[in-house]
Amino acid sequence: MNKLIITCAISGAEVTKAHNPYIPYTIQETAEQAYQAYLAGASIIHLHVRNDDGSPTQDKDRYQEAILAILEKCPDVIIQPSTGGAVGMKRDERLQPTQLDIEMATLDCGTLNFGGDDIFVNTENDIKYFAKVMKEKEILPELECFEKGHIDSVLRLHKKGFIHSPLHFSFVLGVNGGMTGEERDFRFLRESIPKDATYSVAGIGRYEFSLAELSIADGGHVRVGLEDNIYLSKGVLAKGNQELVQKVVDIAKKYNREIATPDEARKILNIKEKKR
Ligand code: KMH
Ligand code: ZN
Repeated sequence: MNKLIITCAISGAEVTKAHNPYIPYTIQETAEQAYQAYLAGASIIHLHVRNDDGSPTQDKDRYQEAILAILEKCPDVIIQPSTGGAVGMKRDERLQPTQLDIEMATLDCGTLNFGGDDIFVNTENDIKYFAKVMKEKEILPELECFEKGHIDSVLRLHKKGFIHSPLHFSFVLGVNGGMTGEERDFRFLRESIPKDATYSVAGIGRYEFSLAELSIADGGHVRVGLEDNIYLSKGVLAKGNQELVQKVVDIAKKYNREIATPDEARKILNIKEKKR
């Protein structure tokens, strides 16, 4: 079977140190969490940045600082900044990291309730706008789909030329307001994407490892990290992102899936080489 790409979502925008003290806020903490995840087997770092007080920001300069600090520790890792940011942020605010020299970025493929009164807004025009910027800058979009309708939107917009190939999907399942992360949900989404597309699965909360295992067995890829789940097992807080990555590496061994290095991940995902 093909090698397994592990993405680590080290911080997110919503989880705080009150939830898990290992959530990184400062640049040093961010770089260290990325490095530990990389050493454990992550080839992609899904990156949100925070101000030192923990508040989320999409500020380009803060991203640049974090990216340089991460690359100093692990020069070959793939960095995938978020363009989702935090609920309520505006289009151009969210898109700031795409002004940097990056290989990948998230592209959120539909609107959904996000708990309480929150709505994570991604209109069709937002999706087209984000996709256009990423195409111009040769950034591979990680097509985040929180339910089946989002996949249908991607396929329609791809057919009309608004979203460019290669198609790399991320099924983010278990968000309150999105699709659950049961096996039937995974199978439904898996069957809904084109045969030549690649995909990764991110299970939120209790779905993290059950979905990881399904994807590993199926030949798909996996995202884990404190953004998605703060527990190593029921009631046991993870002592950093590396423990979550290590658990995926252990599951992969059962299925004889070797772990992809960043350069192998670039090949699998057809990431355009950039001069650095
Ligand atoms: N923080 C969520 C509102 C992404 O990174 O693109 C959006 C999110 C998705 O985490
Ligand atoms: Zn994110």
